[in-house]
Amino acid sequence: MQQDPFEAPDYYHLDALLTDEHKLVRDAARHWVKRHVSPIIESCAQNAEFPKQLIGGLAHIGAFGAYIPTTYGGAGLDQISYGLIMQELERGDSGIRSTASVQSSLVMYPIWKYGNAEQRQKYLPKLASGEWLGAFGLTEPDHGSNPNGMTTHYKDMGDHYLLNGAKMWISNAPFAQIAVVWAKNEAGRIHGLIVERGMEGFSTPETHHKWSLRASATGELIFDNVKVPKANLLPNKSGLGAPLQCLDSARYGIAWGAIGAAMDCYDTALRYSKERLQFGKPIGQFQLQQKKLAEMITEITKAQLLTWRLGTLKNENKATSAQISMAKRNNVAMALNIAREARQILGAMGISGAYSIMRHAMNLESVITYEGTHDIHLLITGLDITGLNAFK
Ligand code: TGC
Ligand code: FAD
Repeated sequence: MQQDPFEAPDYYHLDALLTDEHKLVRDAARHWVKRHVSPIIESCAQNAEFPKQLIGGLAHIGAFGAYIPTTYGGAGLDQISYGLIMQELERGDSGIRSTASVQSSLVMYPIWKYGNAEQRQKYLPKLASGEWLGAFGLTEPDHGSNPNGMTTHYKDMGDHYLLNGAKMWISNAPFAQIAVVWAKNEAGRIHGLIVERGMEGFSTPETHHKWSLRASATGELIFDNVKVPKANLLPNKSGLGAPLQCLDSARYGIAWGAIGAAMDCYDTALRYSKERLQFGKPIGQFQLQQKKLAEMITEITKAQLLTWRLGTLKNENKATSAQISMAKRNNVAMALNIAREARQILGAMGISGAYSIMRHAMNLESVITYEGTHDIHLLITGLDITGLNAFK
């Protein structure tokens, strides 16, 4: 796609709820996506290439560590600004938002929250500037929804830890300079370790032949007797709650991001419905197509309100994990439904790379699976409202 005519829908005048800073940050990200992502992203997805040339720009608009303090190179923004950046990035492509989610919430966040002063100083500025990219290793071949069952483990060898195991389906893995890896110690307690590219026994083979998130690189993390310096253990939190707390932050960003993908599909379908003539009139004049479009804007508006409220709760440190799960689940399903409906409005053109809709639809199949599947988030809500745990 060479030109990007996107116009963001704001049916309930939600801009009035945003501060000038929110709008400035959002508009900068929107402009950057139009200028740098839209012209190249379809070709990157078709060719299964991660656009490394965008890394510097992502850092520049504050997408790496939006809410991390400026002392560590972060942008020092609030949670709504972070969400708006994720919305704009995913409006361009879920894979670009993924790179920013992993870098900010799954790599910088644990180093900031669970790391010591030396670790923060060593890693955060390089991650914020995009000089280094990171990966987050929780999922294993045999443990996806149930990470507590992980078998990746390390032994205390006196002057270092010896790490063995494997992680699978890891975003950014093929080129990340560091990975925050979750592994069990000899007592079976989960800890986070920072593993660096170049450590002997550490390899990151790429996962090929994906039909989804093709502009994002996915791979494995393999640890074959990797000697990890003791200084690389994150000291300030352990147990499954540590990676899950990182996921809360990333899932929150996805709740916003999914709105971006939905807005792009809606805007494309609305424009097309007014231009495409059949039976002598614009297809947007037929009731069936109006029903689709009217339902889309209704669902987008509901998701925008839900997410804005969640952002205000998060700014006040009052958002619960279950509230975040509800928003992630609702908004991703909403976006996927809209992508499917929008694709139909475009008829055959809907499957063409000349439009972004099919790419969004395919991407969202990953988004509805990663960071906790649609089913897992429903069970988290179920547990929260009944007090009865489906996982035990
Ligand atoms: P459970 O016994 O419930 O909890 C264990 C401990 O964790 C605490 N906890 C949380 N803490 C912070 N945030 C949360 N959301 C938390 N949920 C639970 C909990 O209080 C407990 O603490 P403590 O002190 O009592 O030990 O754990 P469980 O084994 O029953 O599992 C619960 C379940 C199924 C909800 C959880 O395992 C889960 O969320 N599974 C889904 C796995 C997942 O989301 N994986 C994502 C991998 S990363 C990824 O996909 C990145 S994609 C990146 C991109 O490209 O954008
Ligand atoms: P499974 O856990 O095997 O689930 C299969 C099905 O069973 C699902 O429908 C699920 O909902 C259902 N199910 C499972 N348990 C239950 C239950 N108790 N009750 C009802 N239904 C259940 N992981 C990382 O650690 N880091 C990353 O950077 C990362 N990036 C990813 C990028 C991509 C493109 C993808 C596709 C995945 C990525 N993941 C990453 C992995 C992702 O988090 C997992 O795929 C996800 O958590 C689900 O795990 P699974 O695929 O093993 O599915």
